[in-house]
Amino acid sequence: MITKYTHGKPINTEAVVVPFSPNKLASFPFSHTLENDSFRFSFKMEPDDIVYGLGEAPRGINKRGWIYESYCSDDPFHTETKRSLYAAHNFIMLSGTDRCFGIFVDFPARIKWDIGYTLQDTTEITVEGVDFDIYIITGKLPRDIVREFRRAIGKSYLPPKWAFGFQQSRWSYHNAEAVDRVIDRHDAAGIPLDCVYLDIDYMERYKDFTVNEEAFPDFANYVRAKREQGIHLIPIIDAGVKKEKGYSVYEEGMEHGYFCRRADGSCFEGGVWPGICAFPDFLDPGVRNWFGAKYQGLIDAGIDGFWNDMNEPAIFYSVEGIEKALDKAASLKGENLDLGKFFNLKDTFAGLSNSQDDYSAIYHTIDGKLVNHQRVHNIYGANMTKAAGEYFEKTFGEGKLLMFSRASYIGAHRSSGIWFGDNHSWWSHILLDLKMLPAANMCGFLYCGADLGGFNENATRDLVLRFLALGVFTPLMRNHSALGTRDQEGYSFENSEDFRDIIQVRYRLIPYLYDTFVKARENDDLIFRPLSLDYPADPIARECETQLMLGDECMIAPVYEQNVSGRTVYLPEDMTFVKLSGERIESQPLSKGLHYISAALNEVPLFIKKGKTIPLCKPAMRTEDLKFDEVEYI
Ligand code: MIG
Repeated sequence: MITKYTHGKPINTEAVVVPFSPNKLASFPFSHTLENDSFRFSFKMEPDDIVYGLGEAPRGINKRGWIYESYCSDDPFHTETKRSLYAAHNFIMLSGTDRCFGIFVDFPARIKWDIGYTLQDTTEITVEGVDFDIYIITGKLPRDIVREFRRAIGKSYLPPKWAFGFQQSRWSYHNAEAVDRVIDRHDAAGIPLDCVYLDIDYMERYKDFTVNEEAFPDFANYVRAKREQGIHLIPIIDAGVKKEKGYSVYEEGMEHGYFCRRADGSCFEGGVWPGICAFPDFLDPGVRNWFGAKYQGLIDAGIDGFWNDMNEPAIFYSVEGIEKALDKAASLKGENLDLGKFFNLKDTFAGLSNSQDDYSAIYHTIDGKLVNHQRVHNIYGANMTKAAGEYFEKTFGEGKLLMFSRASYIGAHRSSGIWFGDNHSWWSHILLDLKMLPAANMCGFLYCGADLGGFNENATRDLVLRFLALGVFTPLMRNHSALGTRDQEGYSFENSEDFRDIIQVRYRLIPYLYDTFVKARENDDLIFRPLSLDYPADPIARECETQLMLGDECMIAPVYEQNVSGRTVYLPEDMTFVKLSGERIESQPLSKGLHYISAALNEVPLFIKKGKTIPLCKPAMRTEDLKFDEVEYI
């Protein structure tokens, strides 16, 4: 059952699609305090209560023992001491021995989730505003609660089938030759591939919806030639629009007043890749229509997939901010910089990016009134993606274009997927990816995944292979890496056949994974579940943070450490342990309990429940060549 509580005049985030009649705070079931500018509520937790949720967020499957903040942040260091990542997924769910409930705080500004950080047995949620809707979802089992919540927020985005193929990315494949090399080398190594990514350098001086003609001469023809090879090119679109005379997107936006403003009504300007940019006011439906239709130019050139970036929004600096910092630097010229002055100067420059001052200086127009950005920060990126998603759906229908975003809010799950942003080539980030999967599913985001191999810093061969062996199961299976890092395409390392073996397993599983995805979408269900959802009475399963249930048939348990040939796995019931590698299948029945299982770098471990069976097709070099009707069953 879902009960809605409303206070003040909430901004419509469009997260919930089913109407609920609002109740007053007087009947709110948690102890709470309403202040002038915030609302706080709390509940006690029993020692073995689990708190799930928050979608894309740091730390564990069980969120207890930390404080999180819903505040979309462009932060490339996903360490366990962070409170926020790029998304605001304001759903949590408590699961105890004799009670469970979910909470969705529908509110687009900052929220603090103190889940046993200040007091170990207390969750305290602080909503930084007084205009909000809060939904309390009750049910018998956590999975029922998720399903009920998901029904309320509407069906998840459906990507095209080819988006389940393997995708190779890097910042950047700078020109057509570089892209060709990626395809040719995958083909030569027998590594299946469906998509190659175009990062910011495909554009003409980082201007959205343009193509650098020197790097990609006759782009439409080139895209067509790649499609003939079975490859989809996926260009990036950034939130900031370059300020430049004669650039049509900027000029049209200025002419119609489509950009975010300063308090005085002038256009807010901030620096991103192209230098000074204006930021479309995506909260305005008219602006969304305009910006969404802009993707058509690239679609006309044959493009059928996009990723939206920098939409938290990421702002390197504002004109005001940089001026202040430069003035400060000038004023200190020739001075003896003691400790205080030096660090203050350093912090002034370091603090230029994504600064609270800048966010506070931005205004949106909602129903004709100026609204400060801080009040709606968490739905900016979601609305950028909605602009594209709504346009695609209306123009091409469901399941036709690939679309995923970096920043998101619940509601955007209906028009796009997400990726988990700039992770690192760290072993710990294999598990971070795993832990975010069920949480993202709870919030409606089914098409998701992390940068496999890790984005920042140099990856090693074994890390990329182990990362990919988890990525085999994530709907978005993309290897991506940052500018200046070591090459991490499979063929860049010795013995590329190991990469072929792993990625072929993905292709063999696509009929199963696609089917599982579609079922989860139809039933408002989870693809990935913590073990505790399926075995709530099993104390070991309840605490498991390194394995997941997949669909109704499987369990996954990736190897996540270096220099080990396997790992300990907990089987909550008898299962068949399957090792998949290329076309090879090895299987072994194992009984309930703890086991040490081994998996070589070219093997994908998978566990199949008793009495269940999954289909495997023959591998192919492209998704379009897979024969979904010629499968064997294991
Ligand atoms: O600040 O476009 O998360 O995937 O490669 C970096 C360059 C901007 C951040 C994205 C990343 C992408 C990169 N972008």
